[in-house]
Amino acid sequence: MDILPLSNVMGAEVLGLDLSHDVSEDLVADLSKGLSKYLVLCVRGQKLAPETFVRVARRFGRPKASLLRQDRLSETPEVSIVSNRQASMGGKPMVHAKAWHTDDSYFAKPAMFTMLQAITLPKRGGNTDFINTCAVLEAMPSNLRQRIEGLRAIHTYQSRRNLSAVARRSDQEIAETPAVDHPLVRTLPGSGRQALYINPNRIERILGWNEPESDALLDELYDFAFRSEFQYSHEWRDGDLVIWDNRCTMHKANADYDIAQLRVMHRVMLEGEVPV
Ligand SMILES: O=C(O)CCC(=O)C(=O)O
Ligand SMILES: [Fe+2]
Repeated sequence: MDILPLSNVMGAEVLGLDLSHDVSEDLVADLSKGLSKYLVLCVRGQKLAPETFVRVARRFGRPKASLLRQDRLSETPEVSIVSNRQASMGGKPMVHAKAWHTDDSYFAKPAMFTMLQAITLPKRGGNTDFINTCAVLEAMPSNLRQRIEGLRAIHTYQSRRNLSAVARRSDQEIAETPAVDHPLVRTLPGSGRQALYINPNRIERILGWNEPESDALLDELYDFAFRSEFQYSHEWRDGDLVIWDNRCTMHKANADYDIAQLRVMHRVMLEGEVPV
């Protein structure tokens, strides 16, 4: 197995591996180490059936079903469909998740890793773009860094500041997603690395701040975080299985392709911890 960097910012590709066969402890340890170094790992040449995908995911953590029942596979509910004909959005052609976000931040314990496997790709375009939020924090001007020290943000499913269309939730799904708050800077257990933890799609307000002041600070933070120097854009190939550390990255689907072409992925998220 080889792990080769895909950019200077983050991301690496893993070659010479077949995850459908038994994955040894050593291999899982090497991949975990690679993920912690590169934040985004692309294992090339996989085509995992949903049950195999869940079995592989279990080697890295505990798979959790995503909130929206409509998008889950019925036989393997830990696997959700991510499609440009998304069931929870009414099934009409549209690019889903095209604004910067981190997955699952409307939960008290957001997913640690997300695993996304290409099923059907458009002929060209439709990359997934990533931001390294450890690098964002490191490069942040000290004055901005000091102003966010100790602050927490309120995350809601249906935020006032939402940047993209949001799925309609069932009553049960609404009950499962009360507003939560998370620190703006989080420290990863184990490595002790710090990352900016923001979700422009879900953050409603800085906890304890009024809307105009909160909006001004959030706009400033987003402007800084969205700079291209913190980004890696993943160009999908058939057989790609991409794993990212959802605690210290953001991502979005790139809407630059012909929406008449189908784009379908399978997704598994792994349970995470309360951000600290
Ligand atoms: O479709 C993509 O490129 C990204 C989808 C996404 O945001 C996700 O699976 O969490
Ligand atoms: Fe996402």
